[in-house]
Amino acid sequence: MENPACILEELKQFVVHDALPTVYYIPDFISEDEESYLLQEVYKSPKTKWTQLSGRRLQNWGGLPHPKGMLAEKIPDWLQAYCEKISSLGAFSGKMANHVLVNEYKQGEGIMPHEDGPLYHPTVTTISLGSHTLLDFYTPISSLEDAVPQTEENRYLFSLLVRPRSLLILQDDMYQRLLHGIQACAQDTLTDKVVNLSAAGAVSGEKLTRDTRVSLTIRHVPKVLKTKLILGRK
Ligand SMILES: O=C(O)CCC(=O)C(=O)O
Repeated sequence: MENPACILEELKQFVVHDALPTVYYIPDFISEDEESYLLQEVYKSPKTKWTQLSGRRLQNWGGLPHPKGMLAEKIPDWLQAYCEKISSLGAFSGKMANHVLVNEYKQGEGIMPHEDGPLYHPTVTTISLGSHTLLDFYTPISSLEDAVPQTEENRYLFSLLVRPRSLLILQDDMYQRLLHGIQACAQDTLTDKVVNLSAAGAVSGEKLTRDTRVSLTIRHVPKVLKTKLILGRK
């Protein structure tokens, strides 16, 4: 079935207006039962599916994105259901999500500021499981000479609080212009720089202790290689 070519009207209530265009933060997108089921499936995956990186480990599903095209692999049913659910919201301009990264962050782990880049349709959608985190946003390093040193601190703009079971959708400037990252720390003190405090049911000054967080980053890779099945002769 065709997915809608733009984000559903019902989702507009979830836009975070104090960020750049466009952030949708949808609390309780999945139930506690779905969260437990997804975590169970993540941890049931073969050990060989995990890649250990410095500061987190991940599972890649759907194939490896490549400038020449991704050699597509079947996404397991437990993830495919969420690819379909999110695509049916119109998150990928009518296309079907075909790539999922599962990231696991133990308490105190994070991810360096980065861009997701041009191999993906410029929308990233993330379901959080197990723990909250703060996703921090930065301006990129400018090539222009500047009197102000371009430290990470100076380039920091604002953060989003993502609670377990929420869905986050980033598009437009939030995807194309800013870098995002997660500080490697065990506890977050919320400030007014967290631009979705009320939508996430939090207040400035609150301290939140992190636990292990698993995120499902669901995207669409437009360039896919068509593979021919080579069948052996009888
Ligand atoms: O865990 C997250 O929410 C962010 C993941 C991320 O930025 C990535 O995998 O590129």
